[in-house]
Amino acid sequence: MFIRKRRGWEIPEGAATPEALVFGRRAALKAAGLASIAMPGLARAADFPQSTRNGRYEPGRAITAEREVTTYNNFYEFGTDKGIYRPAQKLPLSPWTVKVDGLVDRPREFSVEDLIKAMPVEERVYRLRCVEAWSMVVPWTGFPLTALLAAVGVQSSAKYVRFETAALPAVMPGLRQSWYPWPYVEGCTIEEAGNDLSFLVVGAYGKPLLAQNGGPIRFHQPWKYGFKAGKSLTRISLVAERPKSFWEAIQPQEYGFWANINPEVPHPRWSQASERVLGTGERVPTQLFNGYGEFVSGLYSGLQRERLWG
Ligand SMILES: Nc1nc2c(c(=O)[nH]1)N[C@H]1C(S)=C(S)[C@@H](COP(=O)(O)O)O[C@H]1N2
Ligand SMILES: [Mo]
Repeated sequence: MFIRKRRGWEIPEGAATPEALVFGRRAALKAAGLASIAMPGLARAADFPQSTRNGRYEPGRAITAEREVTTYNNFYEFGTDKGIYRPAQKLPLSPWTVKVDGLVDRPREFSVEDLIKAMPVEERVYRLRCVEAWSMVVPWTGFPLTALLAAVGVQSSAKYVRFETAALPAVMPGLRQSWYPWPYVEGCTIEEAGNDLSFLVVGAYGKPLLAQNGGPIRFHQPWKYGFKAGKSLTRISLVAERPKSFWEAIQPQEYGFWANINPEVPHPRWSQASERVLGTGERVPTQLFNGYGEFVSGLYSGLQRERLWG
C-alpha cells in the first residue's frame, strides 16, 4: 500500500500554529518547554500524524460538520442521551493499551501511541449509518484491521474477531444500569475482518479521536449499522465461536450479529428506507450496504440462510 506522510508545510490550516509551521509541532512544544511535562491531551495532539487521504472510498456526500459529529453521539457507557460528550471527557485517553489475543501466533498488548507509529495510518472519509436512521460522513484517521492482524499472525482456527470495549465504572455512569450486558462487545467474521474497509480509527478531522467518538481507538465497518463499531477498544480477540454482541444480547429480534445495511429490511419498529443526514436538515434514501456493495457484497455469497440484514 502506498502511504505518504504529509509534510510539515501541509498541516491543515486549522491545526497549524505559526510555530508549528516553522519547527513542526513537536519541536514547537519542546521549545516551549512543554514536551517533558505530563499533559496527555497535548502530547496526543502534538504527536498525531497528518496522514494522506485514501481516495479509494469516496463517500459521495459532503463531510459532516465536526461539531455535529462530536456533540451527537451514542455511547451508552456514559448515558443514553445524545449529549454524552460532556460526561465522556472524564475518560482518560492516555496511556491506553489494547490487548490482541486468542488464536494468534504472537499475542501482545499494544499502546495506541505505538500503533499510530507502527501501522499504515491514513485518512478515510466514511459514511456512518446508525440503525436509528440518522447518518453522518466523517474523515477518520486510522489503519486497516488487516495490518494489526498481520502483526500478530492469525491462526487458521480463528473464525471470528471479538471486540471488547472499556468498562470503567469510576467514569462511566452508564455501567450502573446493571441490566445491560457490559462490557460492550462486538464481533465480525474473519472474512469481514479481512476486507480492506474494516478500519481501526484513532482520529477524526485530523486530530486524535475524542472520547465521545470512541477515543483513543474504535472500530468502523461502514457497510454495517453503527452499533457494530465498538468504541474505546481494550481488547481484540481472535476466536473460534461467534461472539454474542451487546445489542444482540439485549434484543436479538431487533439487532442481529450481521447488521448489514439494507433499506428494504425495516427495523421491527421503523423503516430503514431513508436516513436523516446530520447537520443538513436533509433526508436521503439509504443504500444497500450503505453504498459499499461493490467492495463487500462478495463476502456474503453462500450465506443467504443467515440473517444478514438489520
Ligand atoms: N462502547 C460502545 N460503542 C458504541 C456504542 C456504545 O454505546 N458503546 N454505540 C454504537 C452506536 S449505536 C453508534 S451509531 C456508534 C456511534 O458513533 P459516534 O457517536 O462516533 O457517531 O457507536 C457505536 N459504538
Ligand atoms: Mo447506532
